[in-house]
Amino acid sequence: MYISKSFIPILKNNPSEAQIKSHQLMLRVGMIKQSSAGIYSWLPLGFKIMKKIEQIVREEQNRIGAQEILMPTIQSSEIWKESGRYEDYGEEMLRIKDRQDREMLYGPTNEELVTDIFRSSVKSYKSLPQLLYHIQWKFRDEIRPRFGIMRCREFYMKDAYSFDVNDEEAFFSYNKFFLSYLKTFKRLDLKAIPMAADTGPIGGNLSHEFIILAETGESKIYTDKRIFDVISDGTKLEKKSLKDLRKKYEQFYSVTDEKFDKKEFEGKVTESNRLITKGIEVGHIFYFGDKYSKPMGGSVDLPEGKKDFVKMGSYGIGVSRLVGAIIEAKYDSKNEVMKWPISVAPYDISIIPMINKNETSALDKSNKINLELEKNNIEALIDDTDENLSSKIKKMNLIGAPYQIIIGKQTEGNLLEFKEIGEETQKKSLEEIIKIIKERKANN
Ligand code: 5CA
Repeated sequence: MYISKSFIPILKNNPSEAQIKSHQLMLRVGMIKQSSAGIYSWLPLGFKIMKKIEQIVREEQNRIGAQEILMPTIQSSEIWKESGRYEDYGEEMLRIKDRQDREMLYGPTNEELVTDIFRSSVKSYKSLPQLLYHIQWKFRDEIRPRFGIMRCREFYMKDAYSFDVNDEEAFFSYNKFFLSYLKTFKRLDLKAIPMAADTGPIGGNLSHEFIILAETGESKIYTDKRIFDVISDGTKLEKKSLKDLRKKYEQFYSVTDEKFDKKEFEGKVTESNRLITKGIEVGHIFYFGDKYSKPMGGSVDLPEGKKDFVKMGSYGIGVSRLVGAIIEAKYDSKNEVMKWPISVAPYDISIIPMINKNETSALDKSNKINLELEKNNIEALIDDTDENLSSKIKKMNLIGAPYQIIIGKQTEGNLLEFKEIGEETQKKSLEEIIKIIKERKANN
């Protein structure tokens, strides 16, 4: 793709309205555009990254046997009245009326709707467990939307729901999501730590937030540093292996604000291991038993001829928030260099030719290189403008494709000036470059 033909409206300077670096960068490189308070349009660069994140989230859901569905954004108030949450949810719920004067709402979450789908189709314990998920826009009328897409009103969420015959099976489902979240965030090159958390308006008494450390995060956390060294590799999708994984994490005190108990923290964690800091909540999982299935009549036939309400959990990932979270983790705002993990990078590589008005050989060379890259499924962004080299590099550093090829006066013979963003320039042949990038992509 030529930069001159792309829709990447870059600003010269940081926008003054943005307080945190993810918001600054997203506006600066035109990833998003605010349409009203807490509501954004996603422009090509931002949209591309979000879709790649979504795909990784999807693959890891499928891997644990969850099945994808798509529920609507607009819901009827009826089911929320059945669960008792229509009143409880309060002002964060955007309530609307249709032309027949029926009370509708823009879904902030989907426990009711998915329970309604479940109860009308599944009748026997033999069909359990069921793990259903969708990736859909949500609306929460946040009182103070801020930090761009980090805390906005309309956001893109993956929400999954599990249905099981009893607590033991339900915890097995919960733990599958626990593992799947660790894997998902790892593929996004993020270190997300599960922390015991409050359940808020979703309900239940078992819950973990997945937090990545960031000074600009809104979650205050109290943790034992040793939790960062826990390794989940090798965990199998089996009850015992998953239980052991949870234990490995839960042996270390690690909680969010609402669960904090000073005495417990100081009793369980030696001073040198204590860490009190801030983080971004990128995922949140809940177990709430029959909180929805009971009032809504979601029951199944049991083997002994009895009936029981199914035990449920729900599991959210902030897909759109993750775009900002990755920037918070990876953007060097001092040097204005963004490096996207290759798994979600909008382009794999940028090609930066030095172009003089009457001389197109560097651009011709770029085109040839691009053809070879395309054959190898490597996507490049080519700066075909006649700006000077340093402003081109600056621009590409902000866009953040993880690799760069610079085609300048020194480019002769087979060797190209190649660099991984933020690292030293090296001389490499195109074949070598292709090999490096392909290997890197294959490892994701
Ligand atoms: N039904 C449950 C689990 S599916 C649920 O709604 N959980 S949640 O409220 O914790 O939201 C899930 C994830 O969505 C959060 O971890 C967060 O990453 C993201 N999220 C929540 N509110 C916002 C918001 N206002 N802006 C951006 N992302 C948000």
